[in-house]
Amino acid sequence: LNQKGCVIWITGLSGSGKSTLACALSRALHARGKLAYILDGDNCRHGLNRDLSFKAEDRVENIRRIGEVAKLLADAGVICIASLISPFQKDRDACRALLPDGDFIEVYMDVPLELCETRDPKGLYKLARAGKIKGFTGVDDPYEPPLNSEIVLPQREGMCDSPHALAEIVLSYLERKGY
Ligand code: GGZ
Repeated sequence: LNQKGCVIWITGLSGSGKSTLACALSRALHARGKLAYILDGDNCRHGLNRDLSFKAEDRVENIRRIGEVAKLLADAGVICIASLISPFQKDRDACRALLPDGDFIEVYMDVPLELCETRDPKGLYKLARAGKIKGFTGVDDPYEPPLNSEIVLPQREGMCDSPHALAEIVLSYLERKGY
């Protein structure tokens, strides 16, 4: 395998475009002959993490497990793309600490709650506002914006880049860093 592994950790609110970016990035990497693999929070909750809820201690465990698996994949030489809300700075930093310096690349989807809520692709914000989902991130559960992301991808109303354009930003960072 002619590549160096790393973890691209995509954090942000529900509806901020994490999974969409992960897919676009994974395709672009495959097109360049790189081995990439997505660990998506929502997907892992159907298997690896199906015993976990959305209460704080279970989110901590969700982040920890995905961080550990991401590290294993990176050790194996894979470009691992982890996309999960990962609302807590402390837990993101613990995942960062599992990897050698530079191999953990945090990407912050900097999208205002109002914009995520306008998109509401699965109608979850609507349910949360109606009190039908309790403890929804951004509504009645916290999200700590990252302080030390390698890449910040801001999106504002009327000012959103395509997933392809966002993936290009991450790709050029990876190229610059020799991945
Ligand atoms: C946040 C929730 C919740 C609550 C269900 N809070 O946008 P989605 O739908 O497709 O992705 C979200 C996903 C969040 O799972 P993560 O594993 O990424 O979260 S964390 O890192 O905080 O553990 C959302 C859906 O699950 N979802 N209930 N209460 N998001």
